[in-house]
Amino acid sequence: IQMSSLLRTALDQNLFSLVYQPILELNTMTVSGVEALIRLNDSDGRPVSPMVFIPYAEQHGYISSISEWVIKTAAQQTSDWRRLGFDNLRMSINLSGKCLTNSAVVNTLQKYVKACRLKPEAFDLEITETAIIEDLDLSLNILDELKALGFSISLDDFGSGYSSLTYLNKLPIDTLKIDREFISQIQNEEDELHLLSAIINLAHQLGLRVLAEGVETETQLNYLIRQGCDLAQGYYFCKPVPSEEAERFIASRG
Ligand code: G
Ligand code: G
Ligand code: MN
Ligand code: NA
Repeated sequence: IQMSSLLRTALDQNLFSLVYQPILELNTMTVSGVEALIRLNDSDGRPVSPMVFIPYAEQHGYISSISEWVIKTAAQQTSDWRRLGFDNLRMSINLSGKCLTNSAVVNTLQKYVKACRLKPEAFDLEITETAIIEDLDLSLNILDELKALGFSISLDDFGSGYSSLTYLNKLPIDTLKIDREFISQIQNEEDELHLLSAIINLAHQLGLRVLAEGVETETQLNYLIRQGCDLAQGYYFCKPVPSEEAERFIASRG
């Protein structure tokens, strides 16, 4: 009940916010995009993790309203940044699996893409395997439709939980995001992490780009560059930060 009223108040009074974490293209070391992450504080001003309120919202009928708020806000920010001259910056949005069981999300995305005079190519939609498994056929249809419209699609948290290789071929994905659990195993540049190498090679053979999540050290970065990883994000570069701070980071890194 408390969570319900918190979410309802947040939706009514626009109390959610987005923070943005830069994503770097490793061959140029420039920022190619940002991942939008939702934030919410309770009535005492303490942060409530999305790992707590998103699952609640999924179960209690709030997720489509929250998703629409995220899509609208991220689209407006993308449009603002393009006007500032950040021309090719791509906005990554985390899509709840619940959204992929209702084709309304396609209309919502198109609506704000149009309203902000953007192209679907400006967006990357991050999905997780657990999300898709709920209703594979319907999710696949919706993802195929989004892909055909021009949205880019990433498979998030790859390697955590129930990763299944069969999805790699079935899903219309462009990018594989390797879970930070794998990246944290890189301790020395001489390490031989066979599973990590195999995932990167497999992804490349399937024509996918590879993004390393949770890069925290220079050692990890160098290792990933040597392994041919395409993109990276993590505290080593920049935490998820409010738009003004993200803007300064992007401007400084080109
Ligand atoms: O920033 P971090 O603690 O904040 O995010 C925790 C989890 O919440 C991550 O798994 C992330 O994918 C998820 N999350 C963050 N923002 C959003 C959002 O806007 N929508 C959805 N569905 N999940 C999000
Ligand atoms: O599940 P998803 O990948 O969408 O969520 C990303 C989560 O990882 C967010 O909670 C974000 O704040 C967190 N994060 C981003 N970069 C780092 C990092 O370098 N180290 C750690 N430990 N967490 C990170
Ligand atoms: Mn993500
Ligand atoms: Na992740």
